Amino acid sequence: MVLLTWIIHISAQMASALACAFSNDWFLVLNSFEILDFCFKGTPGVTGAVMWDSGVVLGKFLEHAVDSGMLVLQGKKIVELGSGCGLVGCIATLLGSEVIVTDLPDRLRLLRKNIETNMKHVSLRGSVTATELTWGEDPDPELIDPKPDFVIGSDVVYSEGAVVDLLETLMQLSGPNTTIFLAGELRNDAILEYFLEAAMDNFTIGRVEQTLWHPDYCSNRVVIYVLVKK
Ligand SMILES: C[S@@+](CC[C@H](N)C(=O)[O-])C[C@H]1O[C@@H](n2cnc3c(N)ncnc32)[C@H](O)[C@@H]1O
Ligand SMILES: *[C@@H]1O[C@H](CO)[C@@H](O)[C@H](O)[C@H]1NC(C)=O
Ligand SMILES: CC(=O)N[C@H]1CO[C@H](CO)[C@@H](O)[C@@H]1O
Repeated sequence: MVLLTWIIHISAQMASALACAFSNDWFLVLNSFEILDFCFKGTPGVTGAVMWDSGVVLGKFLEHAVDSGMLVLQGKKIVELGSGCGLVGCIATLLGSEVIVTDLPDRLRLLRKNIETNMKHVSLRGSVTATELTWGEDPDPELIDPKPDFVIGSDVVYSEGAVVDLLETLMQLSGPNTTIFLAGELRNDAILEYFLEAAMDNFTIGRVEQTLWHPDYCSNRVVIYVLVKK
């Protein structure tokens, strides 16, 4: 498997470093996320003692990547898949991206409420809206026109039945300049393997090394993959 190489390619491609110190804003979000009680599995903020879930790891990875100049998210179009409570999309918004968070139709009401509740407290650099997207179904035109710079998702590879649909959606959303970041929890290796094997037909896949993650938000139970359409 072509691991480790893509992130280097990406950092070179987006070399114009943009250092943003968003830690304070992020703390505000952490504290004001009313919904966090049932999104987090552990107690946030107790480094080392906590099994960070993949959404927190992915969000803090994005923040760290921006802070260290590895990634530029300012003004970039981002589509988040299976957003759930919307935490990762909100972090990307704080990092200056134009974000569209998506989920199944019946999840949108809560998702919109979360965004509204949490984002009204902070001064936004970017923007965030919520749109329904069921994997395998035709995406709303606003999602693919223009193609997003980034597609992100945390904990979206957990059922074998959804893998084919998820991959079809990733194909539909990806253009030649789209980078996909997926964070997953290693709770079922068989499904993850199944996904990676199927994805390899159409995507170049890399694994983002833990040395590139936010140093305080690492977990051996989480992996971050980066995919680019072949
Ligand atoms: C395990 S949750 C992860 C939520 C969030 N990303 C996080 O990390 O907390 C999986 C999410 O994928 C969404 N999902 C599951 N199947 C889907 C499908 N076929 N199409 C769109 N979203 C789906 C669920 O509604 C849920 O929000
Ligand atoms: C992808 O990026 C290249 C180089 O910046 C650009 O010329 C091309 O138009 C972009 N393609 C799309 C589909 O955005
Ligand atoms: C969804 C999609 O476009 N899948 C393609 C992945 O790659 C295989 C092999 O090249 C194609 O046959 C599929 O159509």
